[in-house]
Amino acid sequence: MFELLDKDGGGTLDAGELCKVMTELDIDASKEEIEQVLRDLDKDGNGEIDFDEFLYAMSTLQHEGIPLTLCLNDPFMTQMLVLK
Ligand SMILES: [Ca+2]
Ligand SMILES: [Ca+2]
Repeated sequence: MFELLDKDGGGTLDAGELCKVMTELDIDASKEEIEQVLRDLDKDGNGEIDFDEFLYAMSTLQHEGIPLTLCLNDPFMTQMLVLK
């Protein structure tokens, strides 16, 4: 799953990669929404989502059954859960 999102194989997800994911899932997310998602997931604030941060997001999701952020809409969440 993480590898699918990490287009350049660098081990982290940057804003551009998040943007591509949104596009692939046919979600019309604005630049601001993508930046919001990135900020929410980026626990150490380095501007990229690393594997640990990704796992943390996924486990939070799983345990609480709530969206990562309010700006991620249902189709995206469904895709995330299916791909996982
Ligand atoms: Ca990357
Ligand atoms: Ca980070």
